[in-house]
Amino acid sequence: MSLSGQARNKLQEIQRQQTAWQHELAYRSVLQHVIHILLAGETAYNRVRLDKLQIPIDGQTVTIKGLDVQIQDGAGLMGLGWYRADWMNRLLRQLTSPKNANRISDELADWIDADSIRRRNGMEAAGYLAANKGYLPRNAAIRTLDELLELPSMTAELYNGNAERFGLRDLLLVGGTDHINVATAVAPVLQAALDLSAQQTQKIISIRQHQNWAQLAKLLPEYHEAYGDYGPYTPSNVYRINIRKKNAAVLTAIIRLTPNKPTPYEIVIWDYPDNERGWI
Ligand SMILES: [Ca+2]
Repeated sequence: MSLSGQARNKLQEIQRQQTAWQHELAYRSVLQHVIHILLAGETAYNRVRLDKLQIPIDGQTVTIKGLDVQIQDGAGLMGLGWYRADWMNRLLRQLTSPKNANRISDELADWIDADSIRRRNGMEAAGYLAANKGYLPRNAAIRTLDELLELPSMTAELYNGNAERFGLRDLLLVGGTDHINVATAVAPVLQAALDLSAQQTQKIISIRQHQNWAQLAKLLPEYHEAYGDYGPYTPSNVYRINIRKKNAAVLTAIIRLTPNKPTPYEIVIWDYPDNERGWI
């Protein structure tokens, strides 16, 4: 390549970087604004209200300061700190074949549990050695979500999803909470955790969108293991926030609110640019 060509490429690269930094600054400003609302506001079902402001916490896209923002309550995602193979199996069946679902839910159960007794469709250390994987199951809770890609039957497609289809990374949380918030849960998580049909799930989502909580109360049992003693509408203190400028890279941040501590929140994950992510 000629010297002038090299110089041109270098300039373009610098411009790209500058644009990315400008976006990141704008994203940070919006994130601070959102965190303020979450900390100071009052949660009611799938919204947080502060004075005249209200923002959805069920992942609906809203515009804040000209940017697209999605705020998802962590209790609307499936927390892997309380892994349930049956919930995961029902979640996976919405995304892949029953056979794959059986394999992946058992492989993940074996990956997490302390023992080396292989489940029917799972895999333990002996299997990883025989398949020359070069690594063994952790036999403890997973530490980062992309650890799921180590499972023998996991695929990047299933994990990442795309602009039209949820990937597992859109639906799961490392750690997470031990209960599901029916008011904010992402549809596939709601369907899996409450063991609903697709039709029942859509009905609940529609009632939620219309804020018809009295009608929803009639459909929900007083007690369900998915929400336990919390009741059906309890948010968590963990939020996943996605921010983007149209046609620009996405920021994914996971924050934990800690209002009783000197620092009232912590950023658990800061993923920018989150290149693999579509925008659902
Ligand atoms: Ca194990």
